Amino acid sequence: MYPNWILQRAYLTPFRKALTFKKQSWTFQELNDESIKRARQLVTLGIQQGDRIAIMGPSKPELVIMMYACMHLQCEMVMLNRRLSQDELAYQLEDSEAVAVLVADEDVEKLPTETTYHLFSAIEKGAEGAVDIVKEWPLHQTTTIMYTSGTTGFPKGVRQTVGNHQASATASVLNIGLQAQDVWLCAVPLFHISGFSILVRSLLYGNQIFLYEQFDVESIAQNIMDGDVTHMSVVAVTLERILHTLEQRNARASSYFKLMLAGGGPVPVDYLARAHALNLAVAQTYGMTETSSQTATLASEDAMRKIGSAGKPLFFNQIMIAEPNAKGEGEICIRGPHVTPGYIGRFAQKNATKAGWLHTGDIGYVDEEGYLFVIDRRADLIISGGENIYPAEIENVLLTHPAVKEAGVCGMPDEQWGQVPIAFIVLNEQVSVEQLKAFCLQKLAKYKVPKEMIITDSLPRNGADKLLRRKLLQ
Ligand code: S0N
Ligand code: AMP
Ligand code: MG
Ligand code: MG
Repeated sequence: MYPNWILQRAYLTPFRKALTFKKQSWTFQELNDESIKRARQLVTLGIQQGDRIAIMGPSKPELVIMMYACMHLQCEMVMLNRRLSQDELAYQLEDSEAVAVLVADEDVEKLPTETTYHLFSAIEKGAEGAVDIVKEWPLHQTTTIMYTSGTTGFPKGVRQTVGNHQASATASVLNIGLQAQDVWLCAVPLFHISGFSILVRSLLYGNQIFLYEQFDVESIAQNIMDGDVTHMSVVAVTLERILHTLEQRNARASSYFKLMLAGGGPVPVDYLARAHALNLAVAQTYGMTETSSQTATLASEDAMRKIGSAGKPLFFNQIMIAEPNAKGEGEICIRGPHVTPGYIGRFAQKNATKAGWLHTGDIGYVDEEGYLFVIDRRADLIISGGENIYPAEIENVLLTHPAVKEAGVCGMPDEQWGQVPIAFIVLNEQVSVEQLKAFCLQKLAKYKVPKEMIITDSLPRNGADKLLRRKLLQ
């Protein structure tokens, strides 16, 4: 058994600042008190200890308090991505069998129309019931469930346990280090592990979070220049926005700023060199939803010497390259206490690991000094601005349109987002590209709607009739 992180942190350092949003701050004691109050209000609505609930809202203190309330109740939180379409959300609500949906007032329109839900504002005004806040949590308890898609196009709900999150946060601090006054800027979504792991680290380490609702690059760059914050998590697109802003202002990062964790996809080597010139330490990391954030991270002192590498595995973790070719390149496999025990819903019976190893589908190699290089991604995965897109998800939607006979989707390089999806379509009957885009927009998150749709006579296939996505753009 391990301590309830929120209670334990409030007990250890009650008066330390825990969270700052705009001009307002909360101490750990205040977050604990408010989240216990919210837990009592949730109980009045019929939510019980251990229930699986879904939660959606913008990155604001209300959301943090709602999540901590659910954690006090040992609920399993299905983290809904605010960018998804109603159809995609409906799938996750149905698959997860969440017994309640908690939604911020501003997000209610995003929910599928038939959903029953509790508005944050209503919960906050509700009566308080009696609840026994549990002081200890078992390692195997599921804290969060995050959906990631896959080869089939059917997203899988990944379980992230108390043990996974603790192992991840502990391994991270053993690598990065910590001082009491460290402040982690959070401008990545809390519904992704990139953001949620910042909350977990804050509770375990007792350090403050500067929370942003939007990626406000001017204000964030100012924080970095002024030394208001010491750490930050970024994806390639947001790193580039910061670099650009600092360059435009002819400014450098404050010497108080310690480290930017850059992950969620490959980071162009040229960004790392530009960061170096701006006194901005960037650690490239390889992590994923199934591993509750980082598996390997490149120490900033190696940033230039090992440019392009995702570093070495963190202390508790191991990496193995399965079936390497002559150059040592093969599938990246991961083992460690941060690896998910498995999935929920329709994939509950699927094993996450084989003989203890998570087979990622990503391709890479480990060099002679033990540094990981990720060279290719799993299952034709497209990453647009840090959001994952699987071609099959889009192809499946296109194929439901009566005019579409065949569809193939792949990623195309993009200035703004790194990559964007592009579709190649064989038609049964006449239809305009605009109509097809509008059709996709009804069913898919906007960032998944192909930026271009090319009508063609046939798609590249192999002898077994399998679509060769990598040949689409050739
Ligand atoms: C890049 C972000 C910030 C863009 O959002 P922004 O600028 O706020 O856009 P909006 O104002 O909301 O919308 C404007 C228009 O842009 C479109 N749009 C928005 N996002 C995208 C996108 N990603 N791709 C394409 N288009 C996008 C909108 O649709 C809108 O369009 P119009 O104007 O036509 O209506 C935002 O996308 C963002 O926050 N991205 C990052 C997400 C993220 O965190 N991903 C990581 C997921 N992976 C993991 O969590 C595992 C790895 C990990 O844990 C990790 C990752 C990074 C760092 C550390 C770690 C770690 O290990 O700890
Ligand atoms: P997610 O499922 O959203 O957690 O995305 C994880 C995936 O992002 C990994 O399986 C990789 O395909 C990709 N990824 C994460 N970090 C890196 C990196 N440093 N370099 C290349 N690809 C990465
Ligand atoms: Mg915005
Ligand atoms: Mg759909």
